[in-house]
Amino acid sequence: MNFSRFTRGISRRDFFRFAGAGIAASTVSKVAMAALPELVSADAAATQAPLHPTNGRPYNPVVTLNGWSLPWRMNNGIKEFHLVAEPVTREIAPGMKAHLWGYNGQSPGPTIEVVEGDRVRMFVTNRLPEVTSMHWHGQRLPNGMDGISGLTQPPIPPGKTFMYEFEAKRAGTFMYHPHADEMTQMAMGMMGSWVTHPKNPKSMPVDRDFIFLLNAYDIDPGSYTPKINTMLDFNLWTWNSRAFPGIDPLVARRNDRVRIRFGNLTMTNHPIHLHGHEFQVTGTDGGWVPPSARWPEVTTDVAVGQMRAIEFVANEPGDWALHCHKSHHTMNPMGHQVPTMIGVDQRDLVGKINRLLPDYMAMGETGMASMGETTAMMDMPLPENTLPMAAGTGQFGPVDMGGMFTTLKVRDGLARNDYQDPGPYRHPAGTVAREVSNDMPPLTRQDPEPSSPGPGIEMSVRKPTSHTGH
Ligand SMILES: [Cu+2]
Repeated sequence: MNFSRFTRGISRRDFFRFAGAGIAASTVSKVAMAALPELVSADAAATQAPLHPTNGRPYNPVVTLNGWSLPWRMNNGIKEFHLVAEPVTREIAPGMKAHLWGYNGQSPGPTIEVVEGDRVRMFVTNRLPEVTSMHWHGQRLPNGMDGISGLTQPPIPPGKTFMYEFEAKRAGTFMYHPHADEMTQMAMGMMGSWVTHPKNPKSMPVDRDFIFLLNAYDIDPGSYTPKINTMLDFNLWTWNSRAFPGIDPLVARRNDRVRIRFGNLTMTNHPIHLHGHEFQVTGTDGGWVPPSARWPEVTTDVAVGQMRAIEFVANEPGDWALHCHKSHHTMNPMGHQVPTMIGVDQRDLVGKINRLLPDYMAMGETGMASMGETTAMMDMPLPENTLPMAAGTGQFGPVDMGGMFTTLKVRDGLARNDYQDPGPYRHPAGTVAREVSNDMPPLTRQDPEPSSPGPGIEMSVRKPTSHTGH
């Protein structure tokens, strides 16, 4: 990934220099779009530099994880943005692409950043094969701008552009998504983040302000399009439509005050857990939490439709895990349907299967940790276009993680606007857990079960292979 441009801001003019890096002015005819702000789209999945404002009220921009912020046009004091709903291709992680629906070349769409009190005009063009609409989740606005197809507006037909206009009344973290054929359109990735910055840029200042959406897909190995009727049993748990190891690290300079904002547009809750630091929830979907009402935590649960902003001082150097604490949400598709084989001796079985399938290997007899290792290190063949259950690798070996997992990298001596991955943490001597000699009897055979059941006393039961509701 290329972070070289991270050390400076982007002006609107600079923005178009991104052409070679995946962000470019669209080829849409300017005549056809004469009244609309220029269409800017992106197809690179790497985290883009924060978009510093060049007009309007000042603010400290956010960094969208594996995403970007949309430039606007100032028109007689009104900020005009142009979102285009369209089919997109999103790399979920290296090795897997998904055919999604999104906005301006990406799923999620670009982050919208405005300032409390701004008058905002949103143009939404529909390039999908069906109607859509846009709901501005969490905002105070006239009822007719709320974007509920059928209830507050007619749906936006394919090929048409609708205009929404309202004042961004409340500072905080918001989302946008359709309210027309929601089940399909959200399962296909139509969503984005919205930040309304406080009018006073010195209010609640932080040094680094990250944002991402929690989302999920059900894409069968070997296919590219999400199954839209899935209710609970998703197999790709993503942040901004990226799964580990495709999620960039959040990089912080030691002693920076860091804010991380996330909104949940999946069908289940996610307890988001940060290692090595306590944080406070400083913002919710309803706005900022008064300081007297905050308490320290290391995990905060985010229900469906909620947003959270957490803050902490990043004063512990290291590579700290940041992840959803539901263990099935830190794994990728290959592995969800693997039966539990702990304690099952497969030696006879392997011999028989090898006569039919010479490459067959026994898996999971001692747990699943070996599977990530096997796929990562032996280059085990996978079906086309899917991700191994756990593909991430750290400086000490396989990380055994996928899905909603990344790292907070805290380092001394970074530049103020340096978000570049600093590489693996260099641990001070003597501070890494290590093997010590012991006087335990040697492990003679791998027997992961505490004792073999005596005849007639206990049955060894294998878990069923299917599961729902995680
Ligand atoms: Cu989760």
